Amino acid sequence: MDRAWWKEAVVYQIYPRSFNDSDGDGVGDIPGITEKVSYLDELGVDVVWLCPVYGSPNADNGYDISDYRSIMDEFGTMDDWEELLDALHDRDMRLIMDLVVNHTSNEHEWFQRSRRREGTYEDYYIWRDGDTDEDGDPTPPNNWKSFFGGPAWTYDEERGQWYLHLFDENQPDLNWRNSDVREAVKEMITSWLERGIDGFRMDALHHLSKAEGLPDGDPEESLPGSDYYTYGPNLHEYIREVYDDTLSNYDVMTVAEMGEMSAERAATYLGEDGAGLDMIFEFEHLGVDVGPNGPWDPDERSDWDLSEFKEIIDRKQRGLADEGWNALFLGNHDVPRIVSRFGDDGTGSGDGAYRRKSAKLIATFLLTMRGTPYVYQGEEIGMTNVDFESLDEIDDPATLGIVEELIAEGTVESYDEVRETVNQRSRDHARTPMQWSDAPNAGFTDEDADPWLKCNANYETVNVEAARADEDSILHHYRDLIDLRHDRDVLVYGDYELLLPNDEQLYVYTRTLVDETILVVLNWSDEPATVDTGDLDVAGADVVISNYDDTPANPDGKTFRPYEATVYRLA
Ligand code: TEU
Repeated sequence: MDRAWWKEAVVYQIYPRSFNDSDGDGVGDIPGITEKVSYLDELGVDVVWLCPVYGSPNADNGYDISDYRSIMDEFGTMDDWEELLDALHDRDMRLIMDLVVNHTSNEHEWFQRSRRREGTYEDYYIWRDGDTDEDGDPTPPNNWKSFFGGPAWTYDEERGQWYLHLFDENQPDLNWRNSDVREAVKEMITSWLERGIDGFRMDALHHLSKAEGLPDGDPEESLPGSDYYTYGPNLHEYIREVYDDTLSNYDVMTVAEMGEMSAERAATYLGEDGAGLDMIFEFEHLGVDVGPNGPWDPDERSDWDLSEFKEIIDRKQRGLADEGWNALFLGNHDVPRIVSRFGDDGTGSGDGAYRRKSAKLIATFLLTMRGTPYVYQGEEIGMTNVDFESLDEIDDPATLGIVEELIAEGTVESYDEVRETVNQRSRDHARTPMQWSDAPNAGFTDEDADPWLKCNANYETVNVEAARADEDSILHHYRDLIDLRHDRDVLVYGDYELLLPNDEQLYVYTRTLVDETILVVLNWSDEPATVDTGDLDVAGADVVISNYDDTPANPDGKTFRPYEATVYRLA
């Protein structure tokens, strides 16, 4: 087994806008994070992944960067950032930054110069002349659609051409074919590495390379053209170049967001013999509750199936067992809250009776699999989705763009018809302010301030202060599980083996390292379930941690209660 600090780490993801506001303007900031470093230390996490804090006009909350080398005014100054880095390092925690280089903001100087065709900047972005339709009206160069709804092209009057944007129109895609772009990006990466950071989470990396000629996609697909900008022809080469010229010179970790990634393909991107990446966020397992027409089909609210979920996770665990390493996550800032989606919080299938138990079960799963676990802010207290009553309460450009498109094309007439879908899918669920206490505004900002996104009404009971005071809280369970993982190599490096693959309620697996075996039994349902451990010798099993009292010492033949989650050490 090849040891690495990032394999042994637990990562905590911070969405700075929503984490903690130190100056009462309703927007989270960097000094606010520094105030909470002792909280992170107490939780026991090793690495903080900070979502973008760079200069940005905030069309997509910092994922539209106008200056890679400065800090967003609302978030503080470079000195504040240095202070945060030092505070984390002082407590032996590390900091990884978000790297967003598929696109910039349209307010970035590069784009401003490019639209004016200034010297070397002329080809920094993907500019094309358009077509005209039968009526002679201008149409975009091809039929690609933006992830956020509408065409992936916007006409720029100043330049007299169209530019490509896979995301919002304020996020023009960089032209990675241009070596000047690659050099500029590499210089920027090195400047942050020189500041002493410990790595990067790399945004939308699988979209950097676009196919030659930008051909039209199949118009029948929900995202025509995606085959031409996902794992494009030069992607591997570009990532390898960035790794060789920058990252390989530092002791840092990387985790790349790359959807639609199979384990076979992952192996070619991971490790020094691949493209140099350490881990990949891919999303197949988050597709289990998505129907054939995609997540925004208002006619469908899909349940999910545990055996399908297990099959996907198992494939990833086995696929990366020898080469590569998994990134373990169920939530982030782009997806609904995990207890609402995979547990029982009263907004999904259940009535909420098992919010606490199911959140602890999910934590047990995330922290006992093989790979590096990522905890998204608020998961550790069981934060849930909210009810967005009208579009006015939504900030997310993806939700707004898609709902507007559904209304424009006549799929729905009003927000009310799509409200249930929004309440299941919107990215804003993950972005409501962190719930620190039962004070007004959840202790996120001053009592008389106006938070940038509404707080979840349940903050009076679901909050850090209450969780800290309660020994039986989800927070304490996270802490205990993180400690356990730190104490036992078997939970980091041990082999993973799935039992009962077809069981619809139970998720049972072992982790084995040399002569130590850990057995994890999860009843991932709100009904009792009886365990059959087959040939496994569980006679002398010891309970290491459980979310119920008096859990059976020997699980074989025992009935597990709803959402019962127990970790055993086998003799
Ligand atoms: O998300 C990227 C994203 O949504 C896509 O990569 C998608 O997952 C994929 O194309 C499906 O194959 C990142 C950020 O996490 C998000 O917050 C930003 O809005 C987005 O990039 C644009 O920077």
